[in-house]
Amino acid sequence: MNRSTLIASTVVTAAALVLVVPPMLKAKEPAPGPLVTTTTASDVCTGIPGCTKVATVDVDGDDQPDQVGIVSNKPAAGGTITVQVQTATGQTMQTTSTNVRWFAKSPWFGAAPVDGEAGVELVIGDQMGAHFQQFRVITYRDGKLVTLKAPAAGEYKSTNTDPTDRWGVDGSYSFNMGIFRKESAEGEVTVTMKTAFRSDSGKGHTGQTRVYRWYSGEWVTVSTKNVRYTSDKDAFALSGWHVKGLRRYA
Ligand SMILES: [Ca+2]
Repeated sequence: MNRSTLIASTVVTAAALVLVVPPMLKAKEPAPGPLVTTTTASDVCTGIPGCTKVATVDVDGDDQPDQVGIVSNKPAAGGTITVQVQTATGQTMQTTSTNVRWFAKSPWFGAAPVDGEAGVELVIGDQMGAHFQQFRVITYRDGKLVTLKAPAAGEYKSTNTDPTDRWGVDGSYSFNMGIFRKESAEGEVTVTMKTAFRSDSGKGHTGQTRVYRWYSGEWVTVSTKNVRYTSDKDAFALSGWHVKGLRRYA
């Protein structure tokens, strides 16, 4: 027997052994339940077709990292985007956005503190136009995932059947809209929504700056003022998300 034949023969024998062993194991009594649970790694997407794990962040505010997964179904054509969360303590939750119009590669935008409660918010693509983008901000309340309504609810309507609670940003020649968040050393959270419409003359932009404060579980208006921007640069600078931990645009 030359060397290569010997190796081949060894491989065949090993393979034969592997083939023989499983039926013998199967014939045994099944392992007790608890053993199976402790040896199987638990993942937010386990058993969910099309699910992608997108983040490990503290969603429920207990300072322990939770897993976040996303499943989308025809998101560009009025379909759905489902967000799954599995907490560090093993609780699973989900919420589904319906009638979405989202053309970006992924519906996942990011996770960051937005309101003034413990835990991060999950920011998900919802409606996308040529440049106007609307997001659904998901937050944890009392064991459930719910929508954190934009403080400017109702101001920016779109064709969506339920557009009023979405968070909108825009960056274009004629219209710019942005979201700013600040948190003071004392933990006071404010969100400022800025808009700028190009003047009919083409020169300069006018818009509003609205400041909201997170107070007792909701956004309360602090101030509203009309603003004029003389330069395009200043108007363009306000567009998009200006929230720590998030990109400016999808
Ligand atoms: Ca947690």
